[in-house]
Amino acid sequence: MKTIIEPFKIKSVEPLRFTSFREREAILINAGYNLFNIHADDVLIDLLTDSGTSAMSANQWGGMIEGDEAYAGSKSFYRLEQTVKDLTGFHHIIPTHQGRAAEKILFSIIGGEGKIVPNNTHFDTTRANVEISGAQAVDLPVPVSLKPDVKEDFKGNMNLKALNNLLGKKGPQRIPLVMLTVTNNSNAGQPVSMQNIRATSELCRNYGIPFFLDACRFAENAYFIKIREPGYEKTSIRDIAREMFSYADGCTMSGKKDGLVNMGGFLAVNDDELARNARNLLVVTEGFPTYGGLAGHDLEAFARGLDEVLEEDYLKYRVRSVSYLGEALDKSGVPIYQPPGGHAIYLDAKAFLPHIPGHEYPGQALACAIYLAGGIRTCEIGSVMFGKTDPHSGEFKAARLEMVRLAIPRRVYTQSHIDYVIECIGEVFQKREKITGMRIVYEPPVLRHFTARFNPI
Ligand code: P70
Repeated sequence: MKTIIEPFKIKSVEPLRFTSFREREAILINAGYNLFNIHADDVLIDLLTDSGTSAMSANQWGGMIEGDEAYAGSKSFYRLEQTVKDLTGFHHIIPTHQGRAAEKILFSIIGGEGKIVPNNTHFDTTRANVEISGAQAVDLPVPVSLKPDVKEDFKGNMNLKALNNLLGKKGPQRIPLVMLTVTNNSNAGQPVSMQNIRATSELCRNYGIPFFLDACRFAENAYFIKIREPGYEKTSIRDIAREMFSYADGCTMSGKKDGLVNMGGFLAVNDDELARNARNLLVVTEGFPTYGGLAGHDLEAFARGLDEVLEEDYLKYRVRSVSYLGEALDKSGVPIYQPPGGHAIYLDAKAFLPHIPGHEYPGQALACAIYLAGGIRTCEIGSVMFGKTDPHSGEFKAARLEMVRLAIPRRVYTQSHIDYVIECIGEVFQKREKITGMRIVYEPPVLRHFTARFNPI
């Protein structure tokens, strides 16, 4: 059969609430045109994020009941630890409540003034945690990643030439670690090839610099390697993932993505001293080393999720259903970042709204227009998230790309929900000339996209 179906059936449902156009107008005004400020109840289809929004399986829910809530030495921790060790091969597994807590601990130890951290592209919290330590976060994506309409297999790759230059110039004194984000979330969820992971690792080894993965979406990345990279067609996803991790000295992980859980994360490292320092920080901010910031039932569900996410039927459905959305939008003429990523479709807001300049935040304007049209919540990944306005000179620095992300929660929406999204965005596209830009009326000092407020121009 050619039809790829959801490889699950639905046991428990959650009703959706419909709102009218008028209601949504008022909701947007109240929210300061920031979709993070909208009550989830007022959202029909929520594509804000794929993080922590997965539907858990009956097996995971069963595990929640079995979760061991012991303060120290929980059975569920050892189960998670063993699962992660089997998957990654790393020696020390340090549980945290989510990915950014692992980042905070890591960069508090190895970051600091004068240090530089290269990454294929930092995502928002990773960049913030590097910068808050006093270090500089440097993005080194491959040049083709800046061309939304060029279809290539591994647009998430690290720019090896640029990395080699930087490592040669600054060396291990200034560069405490190199990171590679798989898949590359800021670059439209594009995967990184095994060849690129291997080559990045080799470069780091030559310079004596540790190499880490930001592994949030490791399983989706592994699936892309399987279907796109010659030589991996017959390798199991688990073995591909193991090979990916084998090139690294450690990783940070948000379990809220490919861990298939609503809360959880970890820091995994090989270095004994780094692990000791991390655990010392962990007890102050997160909790005892056998639970981090998590309940026993979270640890149990996480361990089970990490096994389920490697199932090939699941990943085939996952990647295919995301590209189904991308292909349909493309057919309606809607400009999307090509090719579709693993967890989301990214609309190219610059091409969608060519009449709105970068400093009027075309991505934010588009995200609001989509909510207004159909109650669909998306997320701007452009100059609101990654641009900067100098507080003194007022000078505006745009992000490299202006995008709106339609992130697909795992195992949550069916094909007809996605058909509704396709229809709604098609309609917004027809009326795109009427959309106006946005002005920021309030912004906090870091991670401004979460709480900024806007007014339409
Ligand atoms: C997302 C969320 C989280 C993330 C990530 C990568 C590559 C680390 C983290 C932190 C964040 C988000 C963004 C916009 C709207 C809602 C949520 N990404 N590295 O959706 O992990 O969230 O567990 O602290 O993508 O992409 P955590």
